[in-house]
Amino acid sequence: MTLSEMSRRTLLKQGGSAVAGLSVLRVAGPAYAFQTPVAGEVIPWLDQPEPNPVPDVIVRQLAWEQLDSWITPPDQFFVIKHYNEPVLNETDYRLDISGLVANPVSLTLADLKARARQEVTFTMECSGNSGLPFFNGGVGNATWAGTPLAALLEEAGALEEGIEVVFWGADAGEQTWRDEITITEQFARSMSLADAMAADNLLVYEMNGADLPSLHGYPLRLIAPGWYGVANVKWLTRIEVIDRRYQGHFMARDYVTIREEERGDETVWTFTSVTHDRLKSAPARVTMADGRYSVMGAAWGAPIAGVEVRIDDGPWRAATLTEGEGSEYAWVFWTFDWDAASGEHTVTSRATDGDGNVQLAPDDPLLANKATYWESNGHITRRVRIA
Ligand SMILES: Nc1nc2c(c(=O)[nH]1)N[C@H]1C(S)=C(S)[C@@H](COP(=O)(O)O)O[C@H]1N2
Ligand SMILES: [Mo]
Repeated sequence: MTLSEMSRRTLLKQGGSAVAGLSVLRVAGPAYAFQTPVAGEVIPWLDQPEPNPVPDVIVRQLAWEQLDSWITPPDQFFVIKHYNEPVLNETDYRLDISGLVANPVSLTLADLKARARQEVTFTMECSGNSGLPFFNGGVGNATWAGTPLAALLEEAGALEEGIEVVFWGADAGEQTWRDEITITEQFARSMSLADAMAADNLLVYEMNGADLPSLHGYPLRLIAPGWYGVANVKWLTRIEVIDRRYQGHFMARDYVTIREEERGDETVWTFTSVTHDRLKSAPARVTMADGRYSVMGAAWGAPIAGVEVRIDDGPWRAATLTEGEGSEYAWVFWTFDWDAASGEHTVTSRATDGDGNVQLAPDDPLLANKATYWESNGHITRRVRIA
């Protein structure tokens, strides 16, 4: 399904909802047909992220108050880059599938593009998002196109002892281990062979209908829908099947969640590598038009069944889902009419998924027991002053 076909289908599906009229009238072109127009004046949040001390790593963030498109245009899509930005060209580019496989291959970009094409609209979030005072815009939604990974792995034929698939990026940087060894380590992430074989995993060469931009991994990246950003390896040059678990920097050192858990009357510390997305939502902005206030926001990380909003310490009240409802991997937009009194207020949202799970408060023991900032999916509270 192309992006424009998808837009049409979504618009048809939303025909009965209140927002459909707005969406249809604002359709600008096929590429960005989803438009949630910012009606009225945006009232900026009082709590703005702190200045970003790591601009080479957190290269770009979503500006929540400017969020007006369900599909995030690449120039607004957050960028995380831990090492250098490799400059790869189509002529020299090869993807090697090697290791414990019966038929190793080396594929050109043309080889990959000649294979079956599949698209997925997937909201990707960095698992560090909301965990640091200068990082709250590490999420974006795009339609990714590429070729299914499973068929390629099947053709390569993993040998019986192969249990793990390592995805190597072309970028590398210095890492020091135990203050003893300093090496230049390539970016790499792995998954079990079973996880890698999931039907939705794609080797992606297009983002929103155009070549993958350089910062998003040109010419090829893994897109693993439902997984946190770190699993979606950019500048992908090698896929390797191995017979043990992989423990590189981004599996075993960084992107590791450390928790203090209870086992009966004993306390244990657990260490787990960041993997699947978690249920989350956030208020994007407050607007005022004709003296009426409204809050708009997004929810993602699981198929979304509903979103509620709480003003100050008031009751939770239902928001209206406006775009993206029913999508498996993409965020849902929501709005909430707010009869706001003048003064300073807090706005909090919480999402419920299709299985009835509710996004937790940040002080819930299941989140408060984390010693690390990864996977911070608690309620997000923003502050705003109403005139
Ligand atoms: N090769 C490579 N792939 C990578 C990274 C990286 O630094 N190098 N960063 C990862 C992380 S932590 C995230 S959150 C996503 C961000 O993808 P984006 O920059 O396209 O938004 O890419 C992932 N893939
Ligand atoms: Mo990330």
